[in-house]
Amino acid sequence: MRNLILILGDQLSRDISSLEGFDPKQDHILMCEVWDEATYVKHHKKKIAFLFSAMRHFANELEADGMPISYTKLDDAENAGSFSGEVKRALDQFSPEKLVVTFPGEYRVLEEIKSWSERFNVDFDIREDGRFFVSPDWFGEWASGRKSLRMEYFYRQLRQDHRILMDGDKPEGGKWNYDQENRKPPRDGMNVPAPYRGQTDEITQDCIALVAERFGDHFGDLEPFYFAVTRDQALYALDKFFDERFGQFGDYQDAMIQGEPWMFHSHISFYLNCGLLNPREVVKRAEFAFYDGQAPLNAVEGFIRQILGWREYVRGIYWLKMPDYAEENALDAQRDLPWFFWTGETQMNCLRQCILETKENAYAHHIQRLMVLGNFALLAGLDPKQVNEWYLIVYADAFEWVEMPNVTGMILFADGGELASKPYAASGAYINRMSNYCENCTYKVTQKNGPKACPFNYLYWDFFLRNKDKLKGNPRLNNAYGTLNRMKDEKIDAIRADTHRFLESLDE
Ligand code: FAD
Ligand code: DLZ
Ligand code: SF4
Repeated sequence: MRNLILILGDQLSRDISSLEGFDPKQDHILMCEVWDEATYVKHHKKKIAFLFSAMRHFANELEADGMPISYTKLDDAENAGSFSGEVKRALDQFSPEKLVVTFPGEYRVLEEIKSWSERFNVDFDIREDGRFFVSPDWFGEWASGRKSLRMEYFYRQLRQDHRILMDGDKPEGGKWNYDQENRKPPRDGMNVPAPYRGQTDEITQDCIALVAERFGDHFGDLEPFYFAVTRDQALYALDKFFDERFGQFGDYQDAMIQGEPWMFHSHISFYLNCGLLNPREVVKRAEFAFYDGQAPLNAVEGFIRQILGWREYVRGIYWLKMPDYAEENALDAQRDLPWFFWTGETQMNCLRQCILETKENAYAHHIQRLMVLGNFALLAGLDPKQVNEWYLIVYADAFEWVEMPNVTGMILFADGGELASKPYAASGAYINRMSNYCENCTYKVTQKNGPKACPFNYLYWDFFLRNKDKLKGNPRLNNAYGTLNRMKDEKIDAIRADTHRFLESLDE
């Protein structure tokens, strides 16, 4: 045999680079469900069922197209339980000239792959993942010599290089970024369209039963299960987004409504990240919608910025900074993750809603992850390792390359400001403006101190007090530190006392 091609669970694309030049007469594909990958963190049950079902469907499609493939199911008697074990088994069986794999999504997996040439005495070819607009090497070159690595400049460069939403040399509409127009609060009685709800077939039902049996102690609800698990289904879900939600995506990108977990977002991150959808086709579709008059520029630019900008940028940061990035803790945050992150049992209604929706759907939209859950993790000083693990577990779209920069850099400022120019810290007023959560909360969002006050209000100031030495030199925080400098001692004492009481109660 010529090539043994290993396809990982987040590489479910027909145009994956490892399949380039595939010859059914000489090559063979390996895919495997392995215990180590499902448990190195205890992934949400729905995430495991989704990935296994998508993997099985993909393998069936390859096989139906006459591509020779070995697929190991989790419960197969000979399953060795790890990528290394399964690769060794296949190497022994097929004795290929070479092992071929596309660059993986996690540093830990890359290290494991690199160890094989020596351990198993095999030549291997790790191919670039062409599904991204830029490679880690390209990003490294872009980053080298720059004083700051802001996403905005990276994004502008990609818009120009790939000629996306450009009018000659100028950005379409004259501005690069329409974020200011993407911050409308929710309206009363808003009509949010129903999200995509796929039917489960026999393959998915088998995966659900397997997960129920083998991963019963993992976080999250397994059913109802409604994710797309094939490319055709994912394309249908994408159509549904463009037809029903896209027009309002921009306006309400930051809005949150109790009982509406999906809002006007696209819900395609799981499909993009595991390979059922390709980011280039999604960006092209969005651009087409603008030129065809189907969606306004603030929606189109905002959506493209998330995929062409943020998604590519966080991947670049991850590969540039790993493995040190996993150890970052610039603000020396040490507090354990409160237990309610697993149960939703807290009096803080915003957190309760976001956690319970995460438990049900393995999904929360960006502003819930950033400004409710992330804001709390930042202000309460939660340990970055525990927060990273939580985010990696609970979301069906979570792979380390995208999860870690969002957590370490974006929400926790644990990289000291390499990704974000200032911490995304906010008091209760922000959550009250952008959601209706406060209407149903035990705490009073307008109250600043005392047992009934919204905890975000005093945690916010305590965060700046606590981290004064590290943050006061940041020009973007001049207003916050100016206000603190003018604050009366009694007010500061009250903030500290409330914070102390509240944080102590978390440990109980
Ligand atoms: P939409 O709002 O419709 O956006 C469209 C697409 O843009 C997304 O599908 C996604 O591919 C991309 N995108 C948007 N924001 C980001 C971002 N900040 N980074 C990278 N891509 C982005 N996204 C993940 O895919 N996996 C994660 O593990 C993940 N963890 C996150 C953790 C935190 C703390 C935060 C603040 C954000 C995280 N994100 C993650 C980014 C973002 O929240 C999700 O991509 C988004 O909520 C997915 O929902 P959607 O498909 O409806 O996105
Ligand atoms: C997340 C995950 C899970 C739960 N299970 C598997 C699996 O059984 N087989 C597999 O190939 N991949 C799985 N993954 C994804 C990997 O943990 C890892 O994120 C990717 O291999 C990185 O490219
Ligand atoms: Fe959240 Fe505070 Fe509003 Fe309660 S009052 S929902 S804790 S922001």
